[in-house]
Amino acid sequence: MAAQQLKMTLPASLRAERRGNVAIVRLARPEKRNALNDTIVLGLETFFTSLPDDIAAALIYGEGDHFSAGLDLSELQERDIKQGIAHSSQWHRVFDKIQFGKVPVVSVLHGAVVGGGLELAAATHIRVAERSTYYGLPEGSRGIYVGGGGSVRLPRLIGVARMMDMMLTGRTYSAEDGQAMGLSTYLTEPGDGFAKGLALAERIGGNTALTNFAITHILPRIAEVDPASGYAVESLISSIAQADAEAKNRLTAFLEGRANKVTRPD
Ligand code: 1HE
Repeated sequence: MAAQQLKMTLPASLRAERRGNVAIVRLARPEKRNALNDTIVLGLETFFTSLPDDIAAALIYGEGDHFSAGLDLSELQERDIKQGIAHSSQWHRVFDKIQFGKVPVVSVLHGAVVGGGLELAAATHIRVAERSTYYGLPEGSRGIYVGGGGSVRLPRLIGVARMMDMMLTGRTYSAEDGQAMGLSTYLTEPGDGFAKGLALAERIGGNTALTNFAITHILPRIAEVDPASGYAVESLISSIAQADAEAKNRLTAFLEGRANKVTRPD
């Protein structure tokens, strides 16, 4: 699918385009290893909140040799406690708009995915890691702490113990280790991540909007509540999803032999 312009005003450190119904944003600050300054973080907010209604999935990746070096450390020096809290809250707000935004988001990772870069990746729904990827949380050794929702999202992916180890000891994980422990769900050869991520985003964009909403907004909430509440919400959302006209069309298509079958993994 040919790339087309996406009409929105973004900073020069972010580049956006669309391919079919997939919106793509690229971190474009390779000279600073895609370090996340306020301009980029607020630009991401603009991107994820102004997606056109016909966009069904999004993809984020990074230019240069690394996905992201995390927080722009040059901005940290000037802040007092109050400003620090406001800054962290801003990241929370923006990353929540990624995780609980209009569409599912796929991230394509390579090189360093560290600190706030890992927090950004953790806010996306599917992570595709090229074999060059490595993960770290250098906050521990820099005298700081994660501030972009990492304490909330990362233990849900890899557990408190592994996150503690990464922060206390500076341990980094390879792409293969990250895949085994659930940081990524797809592993590709270097250079293949974008095509894989785009194919996944296109596949996701082919689901009904209601099902994608249920999967990205309702499933993680159900996972946080007691089982009885979870069952109640699940009954509601599943009946809402299946009542949709498009769901009925798809079920009919399967019953009439016009829909794809579930296949074995490659
Ligand atoms: C930066 C940053 C940055 C690079 N903030 N400027 N993150 C970190 O602790 C990771 C810090 N960065 C690194 O460990 C390395 O830069 C990398 C492993 C990512 C890449 O290494 P390399 O050899 O390719 O690049 P470099 O030579 O270290 O960096 C190139 C330039 O980018 C250089 O600037 P220059 O003007 O001297 O060319 C670096 O200073 C600059 N740069 N990373 C600012 N992070 C919401 S809380 C989240 C808390 C955190 O994310 S803490 C983790 C911060």
